Amino acid sequence: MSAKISLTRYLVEQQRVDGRIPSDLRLLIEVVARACKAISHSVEKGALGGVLGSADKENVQGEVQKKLDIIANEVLIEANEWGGHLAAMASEEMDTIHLVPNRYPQGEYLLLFDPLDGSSNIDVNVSIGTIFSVLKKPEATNGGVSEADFLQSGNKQVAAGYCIYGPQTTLVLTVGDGVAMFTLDREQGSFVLTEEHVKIPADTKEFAINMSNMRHWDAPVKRYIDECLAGKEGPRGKDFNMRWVASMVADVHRILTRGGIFMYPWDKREPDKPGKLRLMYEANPMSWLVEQAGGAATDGRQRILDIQPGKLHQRVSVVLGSKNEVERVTGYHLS
Ligand code: P6P
Repeated sequence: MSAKISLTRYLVEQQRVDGRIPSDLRLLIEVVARACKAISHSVEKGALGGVLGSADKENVQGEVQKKLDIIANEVLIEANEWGGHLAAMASEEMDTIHLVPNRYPQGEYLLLFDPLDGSSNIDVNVSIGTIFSVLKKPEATNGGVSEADFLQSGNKQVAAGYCIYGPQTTLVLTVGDGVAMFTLDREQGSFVLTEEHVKIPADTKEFAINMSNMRHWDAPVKRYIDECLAGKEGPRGKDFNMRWVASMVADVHRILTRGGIFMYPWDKREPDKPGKLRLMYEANPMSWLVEQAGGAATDGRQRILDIQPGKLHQRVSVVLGSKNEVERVTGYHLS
């Protein structure tokens, strides 16, 4: 029985053997993992912890916040403020960036997160998760860190991942050397490596999209889904299955585990918005993970990681997963 490899050992080896990650980044990832463990503990208490239901407040997105949204946000802020590896944080749940208080040492990294993605599923006991992305603070931040320092393309990420709170609590991470998965061993209280060098099959028979929005989609998306629905008698020559968890972390985890395509496209309900999902702390980290696992991620036309952000809470259309399927959708948009 080979020795269990902990997240700590995996990160030390990434630091020592490959020189890929400096110690400050290793420490930052470990702090985020510990925060996710604390969030998992709150999530699994559910009604017993009095953490379900709405907080009767709205976030910057105009969405009603759940109690657990706020708890998860506070856990991540408190865990990461004092360590000395961060300069500032940004969250789906906060209007603007959160600077590390002057009483703590300032670090070289910027942390962005969706503290609890899939909030509509919290009260019905369906998988939810924390998504995070790490950028380097630009060198010349004279006068301190500002929101503009966060506006870097997804290509600039130095670490990205998510923690899914489902039947297992699993941390999925990339630092640019493929994708690794760590399952929380609750008896030991540590994340243990359970998958490494994750690979997404280039083809699939499974698509994930919210079908109730069909009448609002653009023609290329409608064409792609119609062809999937036509099954083996149609132009694709094979039958497709559909999944939609309405938690991006759960749909992406399934795709990393067995392939598939996930789409949240532009639709005409909000013509001035490119899509529903947020670029900086949902699409970018998920896109890097998917590409690191051999998949593809576009906004329908261009790589998501190439998009130069203009605003912190900018939205984007998302088409990601099995490479050949994403390329087909992109081809329909560009034809
Ligand atoms: P809909 C969750 O609120 C989320 O941001 C993603 O996790 C998920 O993929 C999507 O929205 C679900 O949206 O419109 O199907 O509820």
